[in-house]
Amino acid sequence: MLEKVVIANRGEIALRILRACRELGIRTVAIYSEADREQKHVFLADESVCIGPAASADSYLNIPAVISAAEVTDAVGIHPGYGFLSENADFAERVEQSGFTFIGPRSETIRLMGDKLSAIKAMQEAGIPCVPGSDGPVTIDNEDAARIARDIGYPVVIKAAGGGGGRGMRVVHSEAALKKAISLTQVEAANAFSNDVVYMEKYLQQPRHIEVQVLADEHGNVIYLGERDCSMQRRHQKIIEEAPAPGIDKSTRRAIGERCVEACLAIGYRSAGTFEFLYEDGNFYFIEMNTRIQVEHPVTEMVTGVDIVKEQLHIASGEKLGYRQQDIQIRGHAIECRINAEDPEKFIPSPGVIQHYHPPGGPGIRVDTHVYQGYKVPAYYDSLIGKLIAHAETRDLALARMSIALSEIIIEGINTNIPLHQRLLDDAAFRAGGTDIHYLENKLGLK
Ligand code: MV4
Repeated sequence: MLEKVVIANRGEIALRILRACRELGIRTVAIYSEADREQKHVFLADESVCIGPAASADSYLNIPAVISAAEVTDAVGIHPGYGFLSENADFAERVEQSGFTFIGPRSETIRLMGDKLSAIKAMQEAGIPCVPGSDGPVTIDNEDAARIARDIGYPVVIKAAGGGGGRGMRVVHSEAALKKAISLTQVEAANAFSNDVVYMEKYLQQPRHIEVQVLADEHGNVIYLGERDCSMQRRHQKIIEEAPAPGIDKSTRRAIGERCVEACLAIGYRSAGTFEFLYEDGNFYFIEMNTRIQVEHPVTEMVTGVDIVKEQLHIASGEKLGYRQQDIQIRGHAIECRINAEDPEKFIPSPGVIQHYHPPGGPGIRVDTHVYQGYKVPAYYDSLIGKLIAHAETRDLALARMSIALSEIIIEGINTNIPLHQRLLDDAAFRAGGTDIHYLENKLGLK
């Protein structure tokens, strides 16, 4: 087992990784910015290193500073968490070249999946269903794009190969608007990602966002841990996730899971990963792969009983997976509400000191948070202050437990989106299950 690991992140996920390390007897190094001296995981870590000023670019995104922290503390591994450097192939490569273990996939895999076109190509070759599209770059230089769009049918979407997560895409409704859309997306992509390659897909109008969690070791063992429905989102920020996805039958879920396992074997995937799909009219369409631990991993942990972060650490130590596919059963239902420090109506961030804090509890309730009474939410980072997860034998009981937990929480001194979660838990369509990716924005628009 790795002896000492640098936790290259902050907030709730840093604490989550710290706890997994402690269970495995791994010593921990917290790295933190000047704004994060009072983070809970910094207090609890065996060692800690300040790596720079509050701004992420000068601290959590500063590759030499992060690697230096591993060097000066004699750590052997680096866990990137999510966000920050977690899907930066250059960082993973520098970690590898410096002789440390990157707790994640090989840097080449991150690079392959970071380019959305090479990712789609690899997935198509591996038998994963993809969205009908251009199967390569589109340009304004000839009539190929117009021909492809006519073939697949409008509306289409132009996406940046270097984009992802909702950045760099544009919907096109007619041939008259096509060339302009391609060139605009190219210019934006060149500016945002230093890569002007764009491609085309059929635009699915009312899909759900369903993702499949996988784990792969270095010995050719791969398992899937079921799927999550992450359709409840606003401006590409998920706010509620659940597992399993409501209303999808066992054989369909099993078929897509098995495809994902085959795809992992085809590309030599290692560590935890997530296949993102759009799901519409009973069909799955691959859009992207995430090569990191995700915010919403706890719902999968609750229904499978697998500690995904601990498995990442076992895998990074060169061990075999602790589970075979036949060991994995989906038990009950889990729902996660992301608690953000923000105005519940206008969504503007709400940093500041938490004056009073009382967490909820009871059967099936899990709280993943780094906050405590007196903690100051800094203005520099994203507004996630915690995740509330409810697990029960049935979806209805998980919803009931979530409502009760939301009513118990006391967070004073800052605004949070808890009132929005309470509204959603009372929403008939959400309660019925299976709302699409546009549901929340439509609901908020109508008010
Ligand atoms: C799409 C799509 C419809 N059709 N692709 C946005 C984030 C990025 N991961 C992919 N995204 C989308 N790709 C096709 N061919 C709609 C979206 C999309 C979306 C996807 C998942 C979750 C939320 C979303 C919100 C708006 C658009």
